[in-house]
Amino acid sequence: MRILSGIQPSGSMHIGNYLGAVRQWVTSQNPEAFYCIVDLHALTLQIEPDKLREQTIDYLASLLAAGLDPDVCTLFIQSQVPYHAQMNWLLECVATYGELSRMTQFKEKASRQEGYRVGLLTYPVLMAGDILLYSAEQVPVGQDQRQHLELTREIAERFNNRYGEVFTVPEGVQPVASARVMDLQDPSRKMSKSLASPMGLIYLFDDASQIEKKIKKAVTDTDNEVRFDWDKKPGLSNLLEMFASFSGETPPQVAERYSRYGDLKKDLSELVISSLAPIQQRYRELRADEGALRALAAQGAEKASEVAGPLYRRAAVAMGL
Ligand code: ATP
Ligand code: LTN
Repeated sequence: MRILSGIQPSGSMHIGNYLGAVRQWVTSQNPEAFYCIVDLHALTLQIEPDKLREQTIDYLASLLAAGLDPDVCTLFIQSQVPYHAQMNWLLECVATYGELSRMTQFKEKASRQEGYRVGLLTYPVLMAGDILLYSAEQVPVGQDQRQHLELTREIAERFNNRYGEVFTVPEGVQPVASARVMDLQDPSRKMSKSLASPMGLIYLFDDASQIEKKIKKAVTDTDNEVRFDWDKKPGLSNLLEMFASFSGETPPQVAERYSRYGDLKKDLSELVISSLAPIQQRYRELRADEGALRALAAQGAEKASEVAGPLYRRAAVAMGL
């Protein structure tokens, strides 16, 4: 099954990214799976150049630490495969201004800043190119990316109708649990790097005391009844979902075992700490050898180009170039 997914190397990786995306990448990796660190996408918001370079390598090490195996799948950095930027232009001439300006993520991010970049508007076109260059059949993403995936399907179908069958129309796949991990301080919005409220996010590399503190302070309600109910108990349900996601149970199964919020929070902290510890350990080992990481990235880019190059040329020729 041909798979492609991407993650932005902006900020630090948090458990929303891990539970909602990366963990699923690890379980579904195979020789037909392509995973990319989308550093071009990260340019849509302000980020220091040196920081972007460093975080891109941090993310590579994190993905390897989380269990991606470059001998099994293809792991690469988007900007190292020039076809992504080239395909972006072709697809900008297929997508319409109207459909891009209706994207929820664009509206949200644009409303938070003045003089936002054109790239923020065209972001989903670059993403569509990432997916279509690899003829991906499946795209594992969290719920927040569903609209972008729908747009990708639209663009692919429109292109195929207009210029002939070049693209595979992809499908989104959502993780079984935790498609949407919410902010611990504000369970009405998703845990997100760009909306960081420091106490609302658990980072993959938080230490035990930080994890404990954040879970202890997580917003719940006051009636102290442990029950899985997103409408009435969003904060608590978020914790139950997180618990279930790490323990492999369902949230109601977890809820049944607890009568007090404090006990649930204490056990959840322990579970998160012990689940992340081996990843943190592997990360430290991998991150220490930057040369090896760069060599891996170069190999990944080469493997990716072998697939993306021919597809790009087919699309360009179909359009008359
Ligand atoms: P931002 O919200 O600042 O744009 P992000 O935290 O969503 O960034 P991305 O790199 O855009 O991070 O997302 C990487 C993957 O993680 C995507 O597949 C996305 O759907 C998933 N993801 C991000 N946040 C969450 C979350 N809170 N719950 C579940 N999945 C998430
Ligand atoms: N827009 C996505 C990141 C992303 C992506 C992709 C995901 C860029 N290209 C291709 C899946 C497939 C995000 O913000 N999470």
